[in-house]
Amino acid sequence: MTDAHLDDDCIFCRIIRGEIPCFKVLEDDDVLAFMDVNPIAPGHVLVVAKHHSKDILETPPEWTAKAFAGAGRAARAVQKTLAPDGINILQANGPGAKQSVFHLHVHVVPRSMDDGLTMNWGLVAGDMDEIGKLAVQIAANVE
Ligand code: DGP
Repeated sequence: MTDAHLDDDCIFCRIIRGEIPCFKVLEDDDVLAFMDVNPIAPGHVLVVAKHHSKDILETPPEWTAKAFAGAGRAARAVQKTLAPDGINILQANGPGAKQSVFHLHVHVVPRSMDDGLTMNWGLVAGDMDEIGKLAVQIAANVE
């Protein structure tokens, strides 16, 4: 991996570089998937391209494609691990869309029929033990 397109001041670029720890689910030359530390559901995974750009408006299409292909792989692993009733793929652009980290990322959110989730969730710290265990289980199901 070249890090020519990473940004020293971006938290997700620093996770990609290994400077900040994460619960990793999958990694290849193009993408990294890891557990969200503010999960809106158990098994909430984030997928980032190894290319810093802030949102889908600024990201070169080939990197958007790589991020969403990674989200597909992560979603299949989540499905195999947790067998949720459904999975939402979400991606926010700009503060009005509640984007809080300005490096393109795709949320993979397992859903259950009665989870009552709405679109404008707040950031609430998750249980790190539970998140870490789920990361190991999901990572084992990545194909
Ligand atoms: P968004 O609001 O769509 O920009 O989503 C950003 C997500 O990133 C949010 O759900 C919380 C998560 N997040 C923020 N900082 C970190 C971090 O340092 N590590 C991890 N794993 N997730 C983070």
